[in-house]
Amino acid sequence: MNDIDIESLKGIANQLRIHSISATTAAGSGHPTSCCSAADVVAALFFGHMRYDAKNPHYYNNDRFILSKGHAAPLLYAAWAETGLFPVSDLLKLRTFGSNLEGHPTPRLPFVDVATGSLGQGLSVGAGMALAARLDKLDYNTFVLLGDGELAEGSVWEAASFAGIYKLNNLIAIVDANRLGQSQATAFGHNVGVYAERFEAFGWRVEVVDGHDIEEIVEVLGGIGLDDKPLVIIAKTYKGAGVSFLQDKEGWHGKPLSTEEAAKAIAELQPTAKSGAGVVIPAPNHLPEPNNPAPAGYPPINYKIGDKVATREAYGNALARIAEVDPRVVAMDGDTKNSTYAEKFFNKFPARFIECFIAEQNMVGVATGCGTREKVPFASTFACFFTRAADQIRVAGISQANLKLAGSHAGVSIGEDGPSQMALEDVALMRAIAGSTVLYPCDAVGTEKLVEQMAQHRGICYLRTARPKTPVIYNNDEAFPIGGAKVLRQNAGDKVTIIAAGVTVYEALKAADALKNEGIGITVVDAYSIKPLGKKEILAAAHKTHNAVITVEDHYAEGGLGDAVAGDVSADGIKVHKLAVTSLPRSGKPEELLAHHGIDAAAIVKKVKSL
Ligand SMILES: Cc1ncc(C[n+]2csc(CCOP(=O)(O)OP(=O)(O)O)c2C)c(N)n1
Ligand SMILES: [Mg+2]
Repeated sequence: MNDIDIESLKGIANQLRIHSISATTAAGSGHPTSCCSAADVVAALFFGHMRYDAKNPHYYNNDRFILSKGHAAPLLYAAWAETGLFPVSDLLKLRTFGSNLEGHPTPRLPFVDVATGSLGQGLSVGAGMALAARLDKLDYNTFVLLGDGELAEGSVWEAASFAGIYKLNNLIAIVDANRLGQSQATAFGHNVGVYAERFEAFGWRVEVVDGHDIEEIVEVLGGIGLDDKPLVIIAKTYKGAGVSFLQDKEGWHGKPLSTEEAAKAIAELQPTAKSGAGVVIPAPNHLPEPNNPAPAGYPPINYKIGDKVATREAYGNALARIAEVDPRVVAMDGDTKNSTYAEKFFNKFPARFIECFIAEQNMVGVATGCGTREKVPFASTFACFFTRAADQIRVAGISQANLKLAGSHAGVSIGEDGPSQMALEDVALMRAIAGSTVLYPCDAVGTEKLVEQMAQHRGICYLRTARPKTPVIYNNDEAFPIGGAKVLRQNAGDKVTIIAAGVTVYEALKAADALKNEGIGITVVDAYSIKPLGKKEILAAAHKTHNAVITVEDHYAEGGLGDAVAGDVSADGIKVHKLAVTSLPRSGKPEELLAHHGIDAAAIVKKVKSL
């Protein structure tokens, strides 16, 4: 315990309650009762236990705190204001446009590492941070505060399992077991033994405490790291605690108090409230700062034109190659590393590889957490399985996370495995993510160069790779800037521009050869960068073919390459004709499926002639 007495901590908890009530009443919205239940826990953590430089929330060895129950944001803001980071008067700007004190926490605030508010995601991120601490030989602890209703989310248990497997004894989950959710009581109410048994089964050390008894809370916090298990503190609490007319009452979730009610509540809390100003928060240990420089360049690649290499294999080659000179790179996979070829990285850098098993939501959260610690995390699985983590990826967008996703086995070209293994929606999903970059190389050289780009680009990048082997068509020194496109065939008098990506690039090239024999010229563009699109190159090519464009993609027609091209160039007078997968696929040979779905060379030839 820090150098502070229990009575002072109790007073600070009430001060945090007062701030939470005042701020939500001023805002006219928010979740004051969800703040009140957790106020003692937060006071105990921020003023009685955690070690951090309150003037510098980003300090590399600060203890980390994630408010997974993000709707209790006013409580988090109040705690930081009481440390002196910003004036407590700012708390009354809660939820107003222009204030960074948003309804739910976002990293616009220096003390927020990741956005929360979509319940069930904080523990995975915390696990990623806890792992990063180990990699960096730092001794900060990562605390994650969850609601009891939140524990119904499956992703929480993916994270619990993961933390147990990796024995993350620097990760501490605190459950605010206040018995209530939003619309009714939680399934298990105050029967907290249910949660205790579940966490225990996943390999956690469990402490059940009275969540309003600060002495008890700080005592169990003192036991962190005593064994090799992650610790969960199940804090039995009351929603609205501290205010008699709110405490343990249903119907108060997400409701601010009226001005009169707030005055009444504050009158009850004020006599025992105490400011946190002047409390000395212990500094973290001064350990060597992790040295994670971005390299100036990467070792060269060495493919031969015509070599047959699947882009998924080139991804593995690239990771293993760039990681040699880029200490920031870590990789994770969901038990598919022999298919995604992340195995190549694992074989070379086992200590920097994190097997996440078949739990994609957690994997994305772990990667996001690593990214907040200056790692460059590359997470891979079959492209279709990333859609399971759609919400984690969406929230990573809000977090402005530095996250690299590599989805293999895209499209019908996987063939025999059938539709459940084919990603045909992934480009649509990834394009829609805030600030995302979407890349889709067709050969090994492009893949290698784009993996380099991903490592150097800060933000969410998605790389789409394919199962079949495809010939190398680019020279080793070809550059692949994000936002570019390559014109592969172009002659004066070309009738139409074909815009392809990935496996369909080869179909377009075959179509160009076939049509050439009939005296019809077509331009072929490799749109390896789908977002941002190589608009300049595409427009220039299209203008030369009388603004006629055909897009061809191994993806559903909705939201893929065709829509990306149409969205970007139709205002410039370009007519876009889409070839895409429009019916439910089935098992078959890749070439049979490309033909059946009208995205092979023959289909392109037919379309060109019809125009
Ligand atoms: C994934 C998700 N589903 C639903 C919601 C809407 N929601 C916000 S708070 C809440 C209840 C949360 O209950 P609990 O975790 O017990 O938190 P408490 O407010 O009781 O501390 C719900 C359903 C959400 N934010 N995220
Ligand atoms: Mg609750």
